[in-house]
Parts: sequence; structure tokens; C-alpha cells
Amino acid sequence: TKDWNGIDKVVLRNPRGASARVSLYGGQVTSWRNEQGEELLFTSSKAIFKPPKAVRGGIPICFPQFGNCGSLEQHGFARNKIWTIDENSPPLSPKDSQGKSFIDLLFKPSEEDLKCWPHSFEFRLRVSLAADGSLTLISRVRNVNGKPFSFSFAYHTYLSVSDISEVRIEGLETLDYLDNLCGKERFTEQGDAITFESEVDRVYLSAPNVVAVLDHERKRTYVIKKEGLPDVVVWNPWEKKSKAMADFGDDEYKQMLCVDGAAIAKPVTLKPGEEWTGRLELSAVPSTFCSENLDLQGRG
Ligand code: TA6
Repeated sequence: TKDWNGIDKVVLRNPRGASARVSLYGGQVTSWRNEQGEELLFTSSKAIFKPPKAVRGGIPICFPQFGNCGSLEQHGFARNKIWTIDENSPPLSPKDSQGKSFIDLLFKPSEEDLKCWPHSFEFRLRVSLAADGSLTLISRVRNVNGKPFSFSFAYHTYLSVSDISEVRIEGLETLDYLDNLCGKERFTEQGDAITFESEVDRVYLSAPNVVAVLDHERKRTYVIKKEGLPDVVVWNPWEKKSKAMADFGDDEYKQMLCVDGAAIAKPVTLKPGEEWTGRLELSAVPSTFCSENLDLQGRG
């Protein structure tokens, strides 16, 4: 289908009626719905499609740089470029294909991209929807030129929540984090779960590979499973920052929370020919499961 001024968008569906949409603009997942048709990702009502800006919501891909800690634009350029459908993607394991509705996308740097980031790579993204409605994103970045290069990465995941003051994150207790609100200073998480009363903008370091986001009001838990992504970004702009963003409604911070599987603190370095894989699996389960049932790994 076409969207955003004629940019192609792929629709994935599973037999039970769950769906996901992926735009060729940025390889961005723009929608993920459960079998009841409920939208599980947040997209701002004021999101604008104005290349080269990113569209506010869904799951923008931050590559080859997270944040503004480098020479590139904020969060790198991959999310602002047109990707292509990859007809002959190198095969993934059967578990990544069997019984799944999936699409393979490819992004290779243009001459313009190489001017601002002189490393040639192939970035293959598989987005898949499983029979149980879970959404999996698998990024494979391969160094195809003669020099090693390093990059940072995040799946900038805007989760839809009913009321941010009724949301908590489990799985990040006792971890150290870099606080973007205090010059990236390092702190240690003291709480038993992360709750939200004001702006939060943190990178949790060496996080366990399973994190749960519990939306109390909707009785829904997002289970985030990751591989190759040591860090977790947690971001809510709260009221003041929301008002400062043109593509974000003043009160929309109440209905969203970014919890991003990421590789930031220790950038990924690839030698020529080497390939990195970053995998994220999102599922939304009824919160009648108490969090202990989610067998969160590595909890204290
Ligand atoms: O930590 C997440 C973050 O880096 C925040 O500082 C905020 O800038 C957010 O990403 C959104 O960035 P964007 O470029 O998409 O507006």
C-alpha cells in the first residue's frame, strides 16, 4: 500500500487478524495491532512526514549513531532514507521464518550518505509477525568495505500506554544508567521498578535480555526480549519537552513511553566482512500474569 505521500508501506498480517505495517521510509514500523485491532505502538497525532525528518512514533531505527553523540544528525540517517524490499536476503534460521508473516528490507548508503559517514555497509532488516501476534525486528549490519567501523544503534520503540503515571518497568532494577538529563552522568537504579512522575531520558547499561513494561490501567504487559542489544533507553519527554516539540501533542506524553533495545555505551565495531545482528521481540500479554510469571532473566 502507499502512504506518506506515496511512499510504499508493507502490511503484515497473521491468521488471527493481528497486523503490522512497515514503511520503506526509514524501514520504520509504523503500526503493530493485536488481533482485537488495538494499536500497540504510539504515533503522535501531530507526526509529520517531511523528509529528511523522522516521523514521530512507531519504531524508528537509530543508526549509525544514537542521540547526538557524534558528527551525524540526531539518531543518524537510516531512519530518514528510503529503503528497498530485499528480494534475495541471505536466509535466517527457520525459527525466524516458519509460521511468520515477514518482510525483508535493505538499506545501503548513497554517495551522499558516504560523504557524511565514509563506511560502506549493508543493513538488512527483517520485520516479522508471528502467529501469536508478537513482532520481531532483526537487524543485520555487514561491513562491506576495506576498513573497520563502529556504530551505535537503537530500535526507538514508542509503546502506546493508557496513562504514563500508571506504568512501571520491571527488569532494570539495580542497573547503572547514564542520565541524559544530567550530562549523561552515571547513576545506579535504586528502585524496585521504574515508575514515572517527570521527564526521564536514560540509557540503562548491560540490561537483562527480558524487560517488562506493565500498563496497569489496560491490564497489559509489553514483554521486550532482545539479543545483541546490551542497553535499554527509557524516555518520556513529560509536559515541558512535549510542548517544545512541533510534532508532538502537548498532552501526548501521557500515552507513550519509549523503551528501546539499544547498543550505545559500547559502540559495535565491525571488521571488513563482519556482520552484527540485533534482534528485538515485542509481545503484548494480558497483565493477569503477575510479573513473576514472565521469568524475567537476571532479576536480583
Ligand atoms: O533518549 C531518547 C532521545 O535521545 C531523547 O533525548 C529525545 O531526543 C528522543 O530521543 C527523540 O529524539 P528525536 O530525534 O526522535 O526527536
